Amino acid sequence: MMLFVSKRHTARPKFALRLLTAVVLALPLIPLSGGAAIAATTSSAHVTFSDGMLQPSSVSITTGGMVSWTNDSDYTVTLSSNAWGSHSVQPDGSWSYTFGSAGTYTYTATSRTESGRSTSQTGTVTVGGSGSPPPSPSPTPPPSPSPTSTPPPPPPPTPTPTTPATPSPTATPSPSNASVMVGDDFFNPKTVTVALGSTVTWTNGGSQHTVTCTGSCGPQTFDSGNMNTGATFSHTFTVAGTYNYVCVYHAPGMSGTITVQ
Ligand SMILES: [Cu+2]
Repeated sequence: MMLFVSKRHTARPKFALRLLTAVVLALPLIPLSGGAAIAATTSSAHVTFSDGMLQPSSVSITTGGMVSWTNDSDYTVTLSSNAWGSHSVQPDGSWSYTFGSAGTYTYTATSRTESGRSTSQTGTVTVGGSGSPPPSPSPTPPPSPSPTSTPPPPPPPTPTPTTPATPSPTATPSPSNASVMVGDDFFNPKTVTVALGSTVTWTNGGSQHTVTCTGSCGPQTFDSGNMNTGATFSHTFTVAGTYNYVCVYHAPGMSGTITVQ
């Protein structure tokens, strides 16, 4: 700003106006000189030509943005580029150009110095982006209230598997005693099955008989001898097998079988 102050030779009122204009125009440029990040998101830019200098010499705008130039010098400045050709800006004048296509545009600002010599300054305009403003931060959605978590129901108690009792391959019947009635010329029941170690008791309800198991009767032998009426005889079987016994008085018709298992 001090540059044109030293150059001004006109009346004070105009100087004040020029100063005000310069300040107003310079304000938007302050953030632009801060960094490219800010300029890149700006859709428009202002360039001031003062004392043969473009301030700033490089600006960045978004596609479709506009660049305005203000001639703050005492001489006419000619802005030339492939984009718009050539355009002259009178002192205190302004001109703007809208850039519809992205790209980097180089232009020259030609003027002359106080000594009358020609001077040229090169400036660039970088046009890019879609011009869409930076996405506003999406509001953080309020945390959805987590449903009052009902604790999962306890797993159903695992039924204790009732281990099936391993059946013995051959169910060994527990010893059990048995009784056989001795009648006249018969044994009742004629066939009895008992477990190993069982005791069988014969009771004579008839006349005279025997309970005799000898020879090839079975794995063991036993013999009651003569049994009068009402007599009893018992034998405990400790060897498994089939016993075909008889009454020696009435054999072979009077016989019976004891199966021990
Ligand atoms: Cu008999």
